[in-house]
Amino acid sequence: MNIVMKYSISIILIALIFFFSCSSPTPKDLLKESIIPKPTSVIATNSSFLLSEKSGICYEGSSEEMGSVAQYLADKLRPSTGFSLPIQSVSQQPGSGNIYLVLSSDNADLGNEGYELEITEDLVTIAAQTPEGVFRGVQTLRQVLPAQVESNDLQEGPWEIATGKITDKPVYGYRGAMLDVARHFFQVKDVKQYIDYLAAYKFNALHLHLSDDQGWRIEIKSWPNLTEHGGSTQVGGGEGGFYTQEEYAEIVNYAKDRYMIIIPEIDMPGHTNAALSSYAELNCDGKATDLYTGTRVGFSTLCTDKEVTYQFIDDVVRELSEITPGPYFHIGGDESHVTPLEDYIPFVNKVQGIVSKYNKKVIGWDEIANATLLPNTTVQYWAEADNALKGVEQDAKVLMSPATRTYLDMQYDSTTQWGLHWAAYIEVDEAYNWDPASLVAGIGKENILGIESPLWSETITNLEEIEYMVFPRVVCHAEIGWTDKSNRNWEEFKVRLGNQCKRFEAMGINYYPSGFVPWN
Ligand code: TNX
Repeated sequence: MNIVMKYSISIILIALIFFFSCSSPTPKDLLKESIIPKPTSVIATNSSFLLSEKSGICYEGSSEEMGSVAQYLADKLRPSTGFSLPIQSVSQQPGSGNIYLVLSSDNADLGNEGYELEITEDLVTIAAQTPEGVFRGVQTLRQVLPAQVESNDLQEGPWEIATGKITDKPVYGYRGAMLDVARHFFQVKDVKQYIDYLAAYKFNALHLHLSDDQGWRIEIKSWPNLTEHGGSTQVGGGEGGFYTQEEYAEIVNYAKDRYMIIIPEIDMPGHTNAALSSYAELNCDGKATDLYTGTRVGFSTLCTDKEVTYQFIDDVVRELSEITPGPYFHIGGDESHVTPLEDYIPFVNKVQGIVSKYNKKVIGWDEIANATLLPNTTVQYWAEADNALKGVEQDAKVLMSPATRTYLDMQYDSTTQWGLHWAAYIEVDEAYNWDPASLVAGIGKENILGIESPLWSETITNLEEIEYMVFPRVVCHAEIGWTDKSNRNWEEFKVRLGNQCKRFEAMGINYYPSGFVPWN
């Protein structure tokens, strides 16, 4: 080899080394990321952070709870990136290339759930007042990584994140979904899967509709026939099922680890055929009814003037409250068409007393506002604005679940395979384009606890069908509950939503590919 060749090879080598060691980060624009719910503020600095096999997840301090949030993040990122992402407790800001979770009180304005996510070329930092805030920030971090990060299988990178700073907090403190496990029963693993989906969009409450005419789904040790008999079937005559108290506790804990509370609902005095068929004494005529597997509503009622009815309710509320750490107990109260109003009102008054005796706050469907509400009772508006207004007059808070906007069992249009349409067909734009604080004259932001999206399951039998009815509408509701009205706009939202489809696909979600959304 002559000297010229040797010289050229060295130059090429040096150039290559230089290229690989100092290759500058790809410019990326944080403002172009399709984050849902839309954050309060995003500042872009137009460079990128590269997550690599050298990255770790560091959290400040020795708090076990912060360690769990770090673990949750690691569990999300490891399968798709293939990186080991070791978790480490640190006492100061870590070096370059890491993710850093920190409790910081700099910004008191963030409240319980707010967070700041700062991405520089060197470090990703999520700072919040509480581990819960950090957890919400982790959901945003997932969404600024490439969509394949959501896959359970190894994916190719590069795992670049646009640099900048996101400051974020929710408008409403309660952002919920309801699952009807009574009309059709869903296994614990399906409920957990649903919780995971909801957590990704920053929901913090799951309301379980645990009893109805067609089935009783939660073990009550002092009234065992409720599940033994009352849980033995479902709509259409299938085998039904129920959660043991241990399984329910497992759901509660799974939700808790994702900063979601469970709201148990025992619907009464109507929607109680499963109980009435399990215990003869709960009927006014002392005769047990037959099990029911149809879909009619409004034909059943507990006997409101029997003492045993209140002993029964006391036992149920006591046992269920003991295994429910969240502050709420939902007493139903809807569609009690065969309970005369003069019986319904004292019934609801008494039941509120039982619930508060066990230190829970009452939630009930809007009809309960006909009774005298205890302070701290919440009225869930679903059908009758006048009822909700009666609640507001009594200083109750309102949980917004207008059937025409939030009912996830309503069909998208007349061709939708599952669901009902008694309230409306709800296309994706209809699900998005409304504001809780201006829907009903007389119900303003100060009266509203939050929003909740119910999925009734008369026609829904498995997780795939749940997914189809829920996605993408529940994502619209996630943004309504989190993002200020001034920051929401359908034309802009639908583009962000369209960009979520890669994430839905990576998560394996069977979503409805609405023609109103520019899927990308
Ligand atoms: C009305 S919404 C009901 C439910 C049904 C639902 C079907 C409410 C409080 N009651 O019992 O499942 O419609 O969409």
